[in-house]
Amino acid sequence: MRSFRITAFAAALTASALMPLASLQAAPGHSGGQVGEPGKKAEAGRTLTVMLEDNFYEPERITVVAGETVRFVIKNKGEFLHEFNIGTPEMHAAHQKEMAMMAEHGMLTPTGIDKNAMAKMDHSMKHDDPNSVLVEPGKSAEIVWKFTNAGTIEFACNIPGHYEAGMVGTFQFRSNPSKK
Ligand SMILES: [Cu+2]
Repeated sequence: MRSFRITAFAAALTASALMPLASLQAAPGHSGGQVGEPGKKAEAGRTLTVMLEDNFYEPERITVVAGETVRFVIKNKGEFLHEFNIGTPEMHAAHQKEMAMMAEHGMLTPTGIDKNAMAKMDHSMKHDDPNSVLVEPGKSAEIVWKFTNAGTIEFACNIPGHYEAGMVGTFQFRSNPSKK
């Protein structure tokens, strides 16, 4: 089972490794403005725990209100490295190309992050965007995020093969009950 998954990872890498590095740097994956902005922990009205599994999220649907700040506690319960990334489908598609390149350069392995390899890359490849976090198996992380306006926003894992395998969830916006 394990070798099957690693083979799938490698196959996804091979398929995407044809993307030249130069084209990645123009990718629009780093703009967080349309999906919200980093929030302040003190302004978070609630804390939500999201489990990362192989290869899906629990829960897969999160309801939010435009304007609210949510503190996400993200726990990797799986055997493989996973990401929690807040973005539009277009942002995720762009980020998948970057992640494939990171994997190709040895910065990502199926189970972890090679910090030495990561440190050698320039800023555009360092995976330090505030809307995203990579979580190794058994570890947890936090993102505090302010949802500024409603839109088509997903949380997704852009590690090669995972989004396609179903590791994507949706944010559903509802109107603010205090404004009724
Ligand atoms: Cu994943």
